[in-house]
Amino acid sequence: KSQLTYSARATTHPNLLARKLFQVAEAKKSNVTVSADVTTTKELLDLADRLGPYIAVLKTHIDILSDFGEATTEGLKALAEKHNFLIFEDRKFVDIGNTVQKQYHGGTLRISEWSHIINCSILPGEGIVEALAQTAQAPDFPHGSERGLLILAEMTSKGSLATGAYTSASVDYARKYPSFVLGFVSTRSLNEVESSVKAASDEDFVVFTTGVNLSSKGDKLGQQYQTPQSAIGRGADFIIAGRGIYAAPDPVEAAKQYQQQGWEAYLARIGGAS
Ligand code: UP6
Repeated sequence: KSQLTYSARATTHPNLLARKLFQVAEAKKSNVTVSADVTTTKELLDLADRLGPYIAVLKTHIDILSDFGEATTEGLKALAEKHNFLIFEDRKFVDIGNTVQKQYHGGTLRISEWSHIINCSILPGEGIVEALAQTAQAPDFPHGSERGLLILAEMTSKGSLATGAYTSASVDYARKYPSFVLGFVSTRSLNEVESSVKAASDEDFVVFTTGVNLSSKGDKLGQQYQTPQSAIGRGADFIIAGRGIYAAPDPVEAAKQYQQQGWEAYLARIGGAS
């Protein structure tokens, strides 16, 4: 896990979008990603506007909206500008290269147009990373420097099969595509995971950890939670909370609480510097 400050990582990181991410975290003193798993555009934009000041990243599941359209994406883009947060579409691509390119770029959801960060499973093999990188870094794609990928290296659900050889292949592929791969969605830092690819000297993968909740240990469908302190202690750079924030009696108060606890845990990890 990194003991450097976000501002140090913002100046040295090899990936441009990672620099932006760390700048946002430092400027807003927040490492919170809110998982805005609501099902209408109105609720989504309303949450994004109210929670925007306290978060670094807004994570969407755009395909759960019942009324997705131009208003959704225009609204999200405008709020990301207004509140200085990045957008992460949690699409978890998992298919052959030719298919994921069409799912990412164009189609009904036009994800490449509005989402800074995407993620994928590496179950299909290295080709999925190569295909998504190719689309985002195509010479005629205007947003290339503001797009990045997180590899879903582990999952928080009970009995997850994203372990062992799968997790170490996640590290291999991240190392092979460092200009597009920002880091991982995982439950801990993967620095110690064995990989067949040698780490670059400036390697600094960003760790996003889902399954963060202050008041619950899990749900009835296998979700398993940890606290912001525990996640950040294990190496999370950004904590992702969904129901812990949006389903709280007062989502704004909850976002502030996760922001404060996430930031204190970060300060403790870097040893009070910053
Ligand atoms: N998510 C997980 N675990 C993973 C990967 N992704 O929970 O391993 C996503 C879910 C949901 C959010 O799809 O959007 O993170 C967690 O929501 P919650 O905090 O309400 O449980």
